[in-house]
Amino acid sequence: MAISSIDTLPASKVALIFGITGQTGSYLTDHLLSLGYKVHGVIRRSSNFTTNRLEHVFDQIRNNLHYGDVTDSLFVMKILGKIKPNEIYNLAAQSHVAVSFELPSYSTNVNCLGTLNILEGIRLCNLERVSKFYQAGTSEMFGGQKEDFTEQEWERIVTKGMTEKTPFHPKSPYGAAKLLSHNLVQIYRKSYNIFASNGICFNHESHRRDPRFVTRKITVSVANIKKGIQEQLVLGNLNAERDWGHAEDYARAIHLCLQQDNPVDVVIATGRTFSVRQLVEIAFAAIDVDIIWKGHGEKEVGIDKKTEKVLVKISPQYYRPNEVHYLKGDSTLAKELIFWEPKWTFEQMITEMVKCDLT
Ligand code: NDP
Ligand code: GDR
Repeated sequence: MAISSIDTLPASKVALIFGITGQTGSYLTDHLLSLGYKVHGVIRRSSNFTTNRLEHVFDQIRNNLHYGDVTDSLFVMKILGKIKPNEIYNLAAQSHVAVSFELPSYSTNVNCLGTLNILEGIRLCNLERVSKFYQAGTSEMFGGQKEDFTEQEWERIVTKGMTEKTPFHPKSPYGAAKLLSHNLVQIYRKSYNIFASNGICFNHESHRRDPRFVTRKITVSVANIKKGIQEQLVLGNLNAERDWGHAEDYARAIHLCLQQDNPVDVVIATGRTFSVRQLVEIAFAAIDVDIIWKGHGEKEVGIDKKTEKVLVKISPQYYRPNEVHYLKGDSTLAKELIFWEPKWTFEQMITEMVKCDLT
């Protein structure tokens, strides 16, 4: 399968991003603008500005931002019919896994029916030959609990990582809704010949990440502790393990998914896994603090080796009703098919995030 040449893109190529104000939406916007795309985006009406992640490119996109909501099927039809985009990216989601346990109905509505609205919109507006569609799938669909997999499957997961063929066992309303979206993309592709691709993205982060996700919560707290404006960092499960990459790399992969001759379902991951505990250690190392751990479970604390101050504590408030313990991705297919490889390492990314949060 050949990749079409990005260098020769016609200047008039038009993209529409649902979720443009989010972390990944903003990096995708940067990337598409740098390639000469005309970028449209859907923003939600809110009592506050939500476009701060887009400030640096605002002049280039201000006339192409449209108020709307992915759950509003009339709006979705209207915007697709009006813009007739060459590429549609659905990054819109209630993207917080823990919140999806508190708001299961809302999260399912946005994360699943939103996708359906776009797929139906492509069909009803007769855009099958005009638009390519990308769905933001997630490693949360895999689940990552050993007991769900055969011994052989688990052995493969911990040595090489999860692939496009690994069975899905979602553990949250978020993961379940995303899995239904994943299935809908495959169904619409087969049934209506729509060019629809699923990216199965593992965690991706950056200094633009919302601080309610664990990486940024940690880097903001470490920076605040260094500045003397915060005493301690309070976390939930330190043992959870994730394959964390940089959102800038993932935006590049997302774009590549739509530059193929045929639609793809593809894992985007770094292939390296770290625990939340290791993440804390790397973030504190960026301010020259050595963390040592004492105690177990809810009583465990992280102590500054030099000053013996307790800097990290546990609160069950951050535990989830059902946890995804271990995620590691194998993006061999992405390498072969879309020629994608990450540029950032985990350690570089966390160090950079702490540096940004210090300024
Ligand atoms: P964010 O939470 O940062 O961004 C989510 C975006 O969706 C925001 O622009 C938000 O708008 C928008 N949105 C939420 N609800 C609606 C709605 N009803 N209608 C229209 N827009 C809506 O997520 P990320 O940028 O990190 O992730 C992008 C996508 O990728 C999400 O779908 C996420 O589930 C998925 N994903 C993310 C991964 C990651 O590690 N970051 C990994 C795998 C998948 P507003 O600003 O108004 O809230
Ligand atoms: P995740 O990201 O659930 O993997 O979903 P998050 O950063 O929220 O959690 C990662 C792991 O850290 C543990 N954890 C904590 N998490 C948060 N948020 N706050 C804490 O204080 C804390 N302490 C420990 C969690 O239990 C979890 O195991 C992200 C989102 O971007 C999804 O949209 C995306 O689909 C997946 O990544 C891949």
